Amino acid sequence: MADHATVKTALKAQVIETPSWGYGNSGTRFKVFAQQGVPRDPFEKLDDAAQVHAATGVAPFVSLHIPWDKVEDYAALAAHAEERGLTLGAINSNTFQDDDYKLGSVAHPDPKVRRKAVDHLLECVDIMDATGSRDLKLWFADGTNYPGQDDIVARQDRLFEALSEVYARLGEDQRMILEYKFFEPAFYTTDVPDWGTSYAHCLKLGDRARVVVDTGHHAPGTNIEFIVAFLLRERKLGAFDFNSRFYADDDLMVGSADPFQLFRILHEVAKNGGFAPEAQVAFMLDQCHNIEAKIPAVIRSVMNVQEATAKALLVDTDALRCAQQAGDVLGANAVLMDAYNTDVRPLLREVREEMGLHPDPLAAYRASGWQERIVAERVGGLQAGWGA
Ligand code: LRH
Ligand code: MN
Ligand code: MN
Repeated sequence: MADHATVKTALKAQVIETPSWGYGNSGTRFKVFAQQGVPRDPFEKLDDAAQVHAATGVAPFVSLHIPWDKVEDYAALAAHAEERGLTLGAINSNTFQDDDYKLGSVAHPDPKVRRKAVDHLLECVDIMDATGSRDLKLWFADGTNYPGQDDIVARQDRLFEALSEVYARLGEDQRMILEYKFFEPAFYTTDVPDWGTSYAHCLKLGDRARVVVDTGHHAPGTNIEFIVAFLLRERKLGAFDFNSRFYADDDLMVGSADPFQLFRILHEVAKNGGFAPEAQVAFMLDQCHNIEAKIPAVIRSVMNVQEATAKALLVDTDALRCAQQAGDVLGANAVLMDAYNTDVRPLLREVREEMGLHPDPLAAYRASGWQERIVAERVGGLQAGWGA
């Protein structure tokens, strides 16, 4: 069993990035149920993210989505974050909510539309310069709905040309991280449908291009931890977009649908050095809270990641290796299950107390009075960006 002091040190050093859009109103294409007190602008989203960090101590980074978080002065937004003990994280581009992008953005057959999309990505790098963000996070809705609609290979060529232009614009300390998703909104082909496609483009682009694994973006039954292990081995895992799913890209709270899967993923991360700062893996949430209270939902998600991390760190790796080398199938499996079945909540309560925090982050948030304050003060909150 890994010793508790080492596990505690690692848990205290954990860094989780929360998404600005997780704080705004969101819904499905059927209905957005507006909640009282949600942020009215990106500055207020950061105010809410600061509450999550205050309650958990491990969520100092916040991802932005452009243009959902468009402001006049990005340096002022970064200063607002810093005053609250936060740092601006990944800049997420958005080339999927404009009429021009009906047939795609960077892979669109019309060069004028491709130019517009690439210019948006370049603008995102300008924003990174102003905010000090390290990562440009790219997800493309590009694809086709019908066989024959467009040339699959030509679309890959256009995609790569766009990525190359943006990669060349990155600063020395900036990275491009490329997210894949097997379907939706395109239903026949998607131009970056899987980790292999993302990996192949990143490999050609260079060291500062890496893959993003969004846990909701795979076909049912996909072994995500295998992908994670493979990418870590190749030093090509850039980030996670954590969320849970039962059916498609549900964007539910991470660890809610399948906590065992989250444990298996984080076991591969722990085993393969992915928590070390030099591995440069960003642990982001990408979720929407349609019916549950937003700030408590983000806090719960952070706690779920912490619990799965604690279990992953508790795996007795020596015993596991011995059992594996001896061909002891049941023994090896038992080592993993022992860690998974450990109740790590007392350990995490201790970790929080040692960090000067309330042992129960949700109780700390309830006691802070923040929810009552925002409900009273904020009228007319923002939609996260998703359909009304
Ligand atoms: C696409 C996605 C991608 C977007 C986010 C809002 O499904 O996962 O990361 O930027 O949702
Ligand atoms: Mn995502
Ligand atoms: Mn998604």
